[in-house]
Amino acid sequence: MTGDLFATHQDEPYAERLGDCTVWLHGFAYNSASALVRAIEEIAREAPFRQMITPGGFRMSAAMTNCGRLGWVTDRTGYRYTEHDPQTARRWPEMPDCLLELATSAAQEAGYSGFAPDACLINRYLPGSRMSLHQDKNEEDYSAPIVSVSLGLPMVFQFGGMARNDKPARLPLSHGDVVVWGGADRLRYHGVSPLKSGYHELTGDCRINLTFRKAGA
Ligand code: MD6
Ligand code: FE
Repeated sequence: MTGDLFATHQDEPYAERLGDCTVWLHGFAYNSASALVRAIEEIAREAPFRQMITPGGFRMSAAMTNCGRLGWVTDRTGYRYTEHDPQTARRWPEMPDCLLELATSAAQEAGYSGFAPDACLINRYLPGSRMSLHQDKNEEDYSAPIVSVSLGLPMVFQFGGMARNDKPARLPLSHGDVVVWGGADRLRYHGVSPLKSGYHELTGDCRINLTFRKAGA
């Protein structure tokens, strides 16, 4: 099983183009991952991870929190961005410099200069957690890209088309991978398949995903 022998080896980072306006930056966040995970733990002390309720009344299997000026939330009244955490009534924690720096440099690397995210949604997946196919369309304008960072256990990202029924590509995202998408790909359907159980030295039994967005005007 050579796979096991090399399981802890990280290849050199490289960029893979997925669509006209989407780039998969393999390993881009690998070296900053431990700082990112520490910063996320700090954020979660102020704004705890919670499983939100969809407008349809279902509890999401991924637990979420946010940092930055705006945070994405859902409850029975709908999906939206808020300046305050509905659970604590406080502002969302500030976006730490190490997160902002990673997001802007990944966007730059993918050809999007001047990315200025005002929101970072933090998703935590435990074994069995998933996210069904959806479009990200709660942002004020779609001209900015989204930067998505994967930490911890690997997970299969479903990268679909502009219609819900388009058959999605299945991309195995690893610890430290970053996907940047925007432009013509900004409204593609996407989701993640259920997380398989495992252990990662930085995150333990979970996968954490960060999505940076320009959500407000
Ligand atoms: C996830 N990601 O990877 C879920 N959305 O856990 C998303 O929903 C997502 O990765 C917009 C852009 C990139 C993403
Ligand atoms: Fe999304």
